[in-house]
Parts: sequence; C-alpha cells; structure tokens
Amino acid sequence: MIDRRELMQRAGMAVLLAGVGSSRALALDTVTLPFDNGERPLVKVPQKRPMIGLTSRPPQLETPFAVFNEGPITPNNAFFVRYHLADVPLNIDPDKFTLEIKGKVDRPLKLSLKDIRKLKAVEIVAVNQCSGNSRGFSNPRVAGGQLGHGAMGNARWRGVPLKAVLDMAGVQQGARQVTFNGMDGPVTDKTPDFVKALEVDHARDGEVMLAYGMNGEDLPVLNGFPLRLVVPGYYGTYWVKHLNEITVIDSVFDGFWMKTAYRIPDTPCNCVEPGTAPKATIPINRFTVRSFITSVTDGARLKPGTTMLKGVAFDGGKGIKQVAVSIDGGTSWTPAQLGKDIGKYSFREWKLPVRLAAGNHQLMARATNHAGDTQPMEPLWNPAGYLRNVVETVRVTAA
Ligand SMILES: Nc1nc2c(c(=O)[nH]1)N[C@H]1C(S)=C(S)[C@@H](COP(=O)(O)O)O[C@H]1N2
Ligand SMILES: [Mo]
Repeated sequence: MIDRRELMQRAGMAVLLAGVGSSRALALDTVTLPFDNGERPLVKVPQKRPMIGLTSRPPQLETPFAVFNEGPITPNNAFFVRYHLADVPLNIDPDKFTLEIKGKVDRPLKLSLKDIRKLKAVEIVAVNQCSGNSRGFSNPRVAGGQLGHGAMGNARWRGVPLKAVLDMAGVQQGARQVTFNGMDGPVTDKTPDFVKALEVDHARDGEVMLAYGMNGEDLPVLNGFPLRLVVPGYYGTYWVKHLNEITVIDSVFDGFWMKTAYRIPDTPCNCVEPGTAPKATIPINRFTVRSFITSVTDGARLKPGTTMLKGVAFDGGKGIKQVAVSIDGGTSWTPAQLGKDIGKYSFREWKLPVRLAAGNHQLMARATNHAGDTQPMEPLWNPAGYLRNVVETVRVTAA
C-alpha cells in the first residue's frame, strides 16, 4: 500500500513542516491576498505543490486560487490543510492503525485498516470547506486565520459509510450523538483535544463516510491519512482527520470544539449587526451557497472583445440550479451554462462567453440552489467570520 520512498518522505515531513510559514529556506516566494496584512509565503511541504502558508505550528496551508480553474476536482497535492493542534501525527503505521467504536453500542469494535477496506466501498464527490474560508475579507475584521478563498477543495472520496460500521457495533436505544476523535493532540495541555460530534441520525444517514481514499489515492498525510470522516455538505470542522476513536453517547457532547468554538448566531440569517455579539448560538452546520469566477483574477487586464468566463459553484447539498453572471456590477444578469453534474455535494463548473468593451468592468457570479437559496449582494457578518457567501466582485480592465 505504501512504498519505501513514501515512508521516507513521511519521516522527513516532521522536519520540513517545522518550517511552514516561517523558514526562508522553504518559502519559495510570497503571495499577497487582497486584504490588509495579506502577504503570505508560498511554501513547499512533502506531498504538496507550492501552497500559501498561513501558520506552521499547527500546519495551515491555503490552496492558490488559480488551482480552482484547472477543473472541478482539486488535486490532492493542492488540497488545503487545516489543523488546530501542533502535535500532528506524521508517522502513522497503517498496519498498526486501529479505529475504535465504543460507548452506547452492543459490540464495541476495534477495526484495522484492512478490516475497513474489506467492507463494501462507496464513493462520493464532495467539497470540503473550512468554516473560516474567506475570513480575511470580513469587515469589520474578525479574529482567526486570515484566509483568502483557498480553504476549500473538491475531491472524490472513497471509503465506507459510517452507518455500516455503526450498524456492526449496534447503536443502543437512547443514543443521542456520536463523537469523533483523531490522533493529533495538543503539544501542551492548554488547548482542548479536537473532538467533534454529530447527531446520531446524521451519523447514520448513509452519506457520512469513513474515507481512506481521495481522488484515487491514499489520503495525503496532511489531509488525514489513513482515515478521515467525510460529512458531505457540512463545514470541514466535522471532517475529523486521522480518525481513530468513535464514541456513541446518550447526551449532547459538550467539548470545547462543539460547545464554545465553531458556533454561529441563532438568527434566521445566522448573522448579526456588524461588530455586535449574538444573543444565542448554534453549532455551525451546512455550507451556504457560493460561486466563484476562476478564469480571471481581480485587477486583471484583458483584451477588449469576447472572453470566456469560467468558475465553480457549490452549496450544502441541494445542488446548484443556476449560476447568473453580471459584467456590469450587478445591474444585469445572464444565466451561465452549467458543466457536468458530478454530484450534489460537488463543485459545479459553469461558463459564459461575455463581450467586454474597452474600459473597467465589475464581474460577478451568483448561484442559486434547488431550494431557492442564493447569495446575498451585501456581506452578512458574524463574529467568527464564518459562512461568507456574498456575491464576490472581480474588477478587470479591458484595454
Ligand atoms: N484531527 C483533526 N481533524 C480535523 C481538524 C483538526 O484540527 N484535527 N481540523 C478540521 C477543520 S477545522 C477543517 S477545515 C478540516 C480541513 O481538512 P483538510 O486539512 O484535509 O483540508 O479538517 C478538520 N479535521
Ligand atoms: Mo476549519
């Protein structure tokens, strides 16, 4: 499954990772994200092509946005990386790895990777997006990783339905939630361990997956090797990496990463008046509808005449119904042509030829899903900078 070369690469990973975001030797170049203090090093770590470095401990890497114009699937070597805890397990032996299923179950289990790979495999194409994707654009600014739009990616995940494994263990009456813990941990004991929870019905919906494969390969180490949770349509925070412990509980889990962190305002828009605090909050859940123009970048100079605009759209799982495009700052809109449908949780490509006269233009894309949800023209604000889905503007000059 894993060759010697790869093992050696992994051994070197710990050393190399120490430099992410800081070491001059590793920083190939710098990039500037379009907000204040947006300068970032472009860094190279094992199994990844040059990525935008946000922090080194814990490792956080953002995908350079141009990657999203390459196609609807984000390559493994360009997929973003997000961790909360600095002690990342870089040397997991897949032959010794086990996944434990315990708690309110009739038959507690300890499964090896071989056991899991023997179960009937399923595949699903799904977007993974960090709750804080695009946080750097929040206005007023908010605390947290100042990310551009590159903390998202779309992959074909392969694994087994979580339901299959829960059914093997036999979930008991009265079970309420299922918690997920990975092998990474805090370096000091100040930061609470990263544990997430789903409602038991959600965990058993047949779509939530224990994934060992990504785009036809093993998971990259930094994306959760050898096993991670995939929660289609839900923010990345639930997609626990290096998953080795599943516990069925009869209460609502009250760990830090559910009870305190990753919460959104409990209001109809999940937003509050900019700069204010919400009265009540709920755990973050499904993606809002988003779309991006990927074929031209903000500030680009184009030749006047016809240009093929291209991009991607996605939502929390209703599926994209329409993408409309404006080249006049939102005054008039034209429906784009949608690309192949490769699943309701996937990026959906779109394209539209537009004629740009000489001068300045504000290009926009606005997606609508099958539930009729669409993107707001004005940004919605919350204190953590989550859920951004305002219609983005790409300013170009035709000359
Ligand atoms: N074990 C573990 N899993 C984790 C996290 C973590 O810190 N530790 N972070 C989560 C968050 S917030 C996100 S956005 C996704 C990112 O997945 P990726 O690094 O594969 O892109 O992983 C999730 N799974
Ligand atoms: Mo995240």
